[in-house]
Amino acid sequence: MRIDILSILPQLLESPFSDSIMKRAQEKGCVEIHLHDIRKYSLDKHHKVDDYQYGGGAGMVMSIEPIARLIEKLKSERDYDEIIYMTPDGEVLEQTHCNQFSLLKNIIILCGHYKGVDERIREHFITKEISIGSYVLSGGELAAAVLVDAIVRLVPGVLNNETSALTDSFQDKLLSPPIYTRPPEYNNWKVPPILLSGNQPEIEKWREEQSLNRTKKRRPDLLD
Ligand code: 6GU
Repeated sequence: MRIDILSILPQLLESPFSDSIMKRAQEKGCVEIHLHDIRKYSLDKHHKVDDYQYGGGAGMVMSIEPIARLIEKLKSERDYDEIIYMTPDGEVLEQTHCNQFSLLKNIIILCGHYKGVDERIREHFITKEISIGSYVLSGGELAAAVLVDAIVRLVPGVLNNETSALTDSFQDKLLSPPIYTRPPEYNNWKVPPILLSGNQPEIEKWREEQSLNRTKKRRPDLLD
């Protein structure tokens, strides 16, 4: 899978992708992540990428030209399955989006800033608009990092059996059960005895009950 990320602050996105699973996914050849600086596609002598909004009002708008030029260049090089705009007024990201995106070959992710991008970019280039929750970030970069992390770990070959995504919270619409490791007792706080019993069918039953109870209590919306 190839992911092209378009931003006016691409340096913000370097560290999230240069360690751990994201790093390994790229080294294994499962994903290619390409960061693009929108500013480099501005023809303005000061590399300007924004302007005042028509009709007046506070806040700058990201201009159409540099973004359009960059998207057109990428589209001339390969076909894209999805061109995603990160915006607080997009669809709220769910695991189902991530599962779908992880199966695609080439995607572009556009990070917004200031008041956002000129509406014509959204109308003519963007195929999906994604938000990561009901709060406002100062730019789309951190949201893009969240989206890419959630997608990349699902790309076939990225996770091994040990770290399998199949047992994640949300993958089966339930939260994960509580987990424990050694020691079996700390400060008189004990690991639930069932987990030490060696009775695998009973352990699985306990885990399912815990998942269900936890989901009922914390995220009843997932059960609807
Ligand atoms: Cl995608 N962008 C910004 N700027 N703020 C957000 C967001 C995105 N998702 C939630 N808040």
